[in-house]
Amino acid sequence: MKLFYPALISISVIAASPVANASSDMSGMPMPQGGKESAATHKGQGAVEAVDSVAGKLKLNHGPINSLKWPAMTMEFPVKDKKILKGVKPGMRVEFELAPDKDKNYAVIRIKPVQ
Ligand SMILES: [Cu+2]
Repeated sequence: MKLFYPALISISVIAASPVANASSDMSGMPMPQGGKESAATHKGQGAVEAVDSVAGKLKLNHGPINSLKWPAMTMEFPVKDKKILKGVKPGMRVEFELAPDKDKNYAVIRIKPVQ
């Protein structure tokens, strides 16, 4: 009869531990932080070097983007919606806004000419 008790105890420990793990995992989930990060956009200024309205790409010679700690450089960006490229031409000075996708690749979500 004495052997019966340890068996009962170990069964209850096993049964209780997944519940404890599940609740601590939930409280540790970085949901609010992750949401904030994916919603963050970054503004920059630069000059348009090339526009590919078919592929939905834009080559920009942009100034430093402090919120991303990016130095000035020339680089190609995808655009979230090809429609925003309407009227955008090489040589134009623009203000633009970037948003990351889930893999942290930045796409242009807004662009407008500046004087
Ligand atoms: Cu860049």
